[in-house]
Amino acid sequence: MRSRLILLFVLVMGAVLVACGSNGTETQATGDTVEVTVEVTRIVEVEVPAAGGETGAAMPAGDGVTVAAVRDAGVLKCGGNANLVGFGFLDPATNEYSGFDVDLCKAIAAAVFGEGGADQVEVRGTTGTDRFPVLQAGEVDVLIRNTTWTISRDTSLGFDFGPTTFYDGQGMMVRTESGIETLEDLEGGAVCVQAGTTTEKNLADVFRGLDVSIETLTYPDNPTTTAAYQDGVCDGFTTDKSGLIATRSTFDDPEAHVILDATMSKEPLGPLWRHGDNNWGDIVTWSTYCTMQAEELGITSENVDDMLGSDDPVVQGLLGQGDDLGQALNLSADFCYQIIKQVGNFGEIYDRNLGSQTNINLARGVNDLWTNGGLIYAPPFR
Ligand SMILES: N[C@@H](CCC(=O)N[C@@H](CS)C(=O)NCC(=O)O)C(=O)O
Repeated sequence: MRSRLILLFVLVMGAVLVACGSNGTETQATGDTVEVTVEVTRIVEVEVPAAGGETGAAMPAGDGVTVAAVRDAGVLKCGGNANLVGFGFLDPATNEYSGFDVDLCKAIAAAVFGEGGADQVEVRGTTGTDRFPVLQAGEVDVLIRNTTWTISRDTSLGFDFGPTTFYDGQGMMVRTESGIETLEDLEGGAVCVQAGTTTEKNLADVFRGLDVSIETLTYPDNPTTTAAYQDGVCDGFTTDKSGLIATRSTFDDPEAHVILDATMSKEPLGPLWRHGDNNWGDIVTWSTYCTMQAEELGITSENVDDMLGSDDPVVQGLLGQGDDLGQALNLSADFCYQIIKQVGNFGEIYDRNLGSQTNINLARGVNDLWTNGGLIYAPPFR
């Protein structure tokens, strides 16, 4: 890792209360507690890491710095995916991004900017490899790109993760005609995988554990990985199951490919930002939870205006009509109303991008609300 050391001269001036009778050297006072002013010049060595791969670490962001920068820019810069239909996809015909992850970016922008704010989003397409350096370098304010929450990304890379918005697991796609039914059947075969992902590491671990030998072929992004698999270079294509299902929906003959039952890992996907800006973390976290809580309460983009008249204190609180829950977040009281009105609740976002009306047709499963037996659960808005 490339790094450089810089010297920071920190001037600290302040009034210090010094207890009398202490054996320190700060004061010669002998009577009651006295107030003295001290001036200290300290030299602090700070290691500034270079952004890169899964090894660099971001400079911590200060509290409130990110939202101030977002407001200043008038736009939320969101790291996204250009190549994963349903989650983050750049339509070459319209040059517009759409998807589940993109809508969650819009939800944060609606919370920050208020009326019309959902459109104040600039998505930057990132790959599995460049997404972390791009976030570390401050080129985006938040990364929402089917990214798995892991301890090393959370700690060594210098990020913080918000609520999991999609509980996933790694799968394996094979050609139906191959007759492959289990991971063991891939013995001696080749598997295509995308670089810079958890997928790459899990693949090696799982097959070592099974004592099955495969050849791993690594590609930089989804289009190249998919093309290699479709060209018959690999017997198997592995990534998050959601990614496999979404990608298969774009094939001319989806039926000719099957996703094996085996789930090779846990892949909790959600938003992340630079470590250290607690206010920004709260904004991303509670904007995301707002969509989930709205679904639980049956509040949709269609009925949210009627719900403003509700006498249920829980609904009133969520919509900013009770205690001001936005103030301590640096947001307006109606931040959650704005999200629901402009982008919709979690179920609407899911259905619009991944539901049965789309080619992806991905059942909610564990990504349903906890009240329906799933894992989607927002803490109380109180
Ligand atoms: N969730 C895993 C994998 C994420 C990932 O990059 N998946 C691929 C395969 S679906 C993807 O989104 N590729 C899009 C691209 O970069 O072209 C991670 O965080 O490492």
